Amino acid sequence: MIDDQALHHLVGRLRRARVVAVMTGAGISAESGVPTFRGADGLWRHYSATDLATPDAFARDPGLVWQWYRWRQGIIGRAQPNPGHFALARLQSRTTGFSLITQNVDGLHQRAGSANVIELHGNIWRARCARGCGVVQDAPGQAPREEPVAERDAVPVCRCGALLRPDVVWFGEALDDACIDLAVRAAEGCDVFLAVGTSALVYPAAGLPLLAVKAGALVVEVNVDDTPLTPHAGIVLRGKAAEVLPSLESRL
Ligand code: BV8
Ligand code: ZN
Repeated sequence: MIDDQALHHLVGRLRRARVVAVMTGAGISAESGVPTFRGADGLWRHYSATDLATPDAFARDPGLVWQWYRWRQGIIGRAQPNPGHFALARLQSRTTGFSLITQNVDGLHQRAGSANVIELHGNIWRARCARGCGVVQDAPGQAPREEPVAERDAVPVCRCGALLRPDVVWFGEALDDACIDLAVRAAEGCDVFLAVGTSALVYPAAGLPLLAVKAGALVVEVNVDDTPLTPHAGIVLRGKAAEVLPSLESRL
């Protein structure tokens, strides 16, 4: 049951807030049927994300890594944004200073109508040249394309001859500077920071709500479970994102 008194307090703070920042994780897409990373459904063929979402795994077996991303594309392609995604899109449309930061690569925020989404870890529907010649394009596996992407044993090839890789940030890889700068500025400049559906274990993303705490913002955790962020949160809304966010937004 959502803590009504906490929700009431948060509504008051959101009404007075000049700048609001929201950071989401896999938990907001769970009710759209997209497996989370740590949930029981997070494994693919006994591989965990940290096994496959690494440059080494791609160097070792690019075909296997692409199979995993295509499996995820299949699930995400069939998924629909849920009431949690839509509530954030509505919150954005009614809040001047609003930043939406996501760790998710599924693009469901954009499909729910959110704009200027800060995709910290990239997007599964894009591919880029593994050699870094600068090519970034729609990932194969999307809707039928004009010109088919050349492939070498089911691994798409860049026009420079190198392999294409998913345009996501793998473990051990740096995030895009412009992206992390935008996110840090949003965390340090907000009055209210909502952390939704994240286990707060993967850095530097997990450091953002802590930056907001240090900057004096009210940090709110929306999660079905405790996380390392819970002790630092001013308000904890223990519940499903697709239930908590619509009831919050509808009271504003
Ligand atoms: C880097 C894209 C350096 C790919 C991803 C400091 C301390 C310790 C370790 C590190 C550190 N700094 C860096 C590291 C290493 C590492 C890291 O953090 N490791 C962790 C495992 C300890 N970080 C990195 O490697 C980063 N890079 O540091 O580079 C560098 C610097 C300069 C130069 C060179 C190198 C890169 C990290 C990004 C990796 N890429 N994704 C892909 O998706 O394929 S991370 C991926 O996993 C996701 O994007 C996300 O970030 C993370 C999963 O976390 P969540 O999204 O939170 O999901 P999770 O399943 O864990 O939890 C779901 C939560 O939702 C749970 O709490 C659950 O209770 C809740 N929930 C479930 N259902 C619901 C719900 N809540 C509400 N409603 C529901 N219905
Ligand atoms: Zn190339």
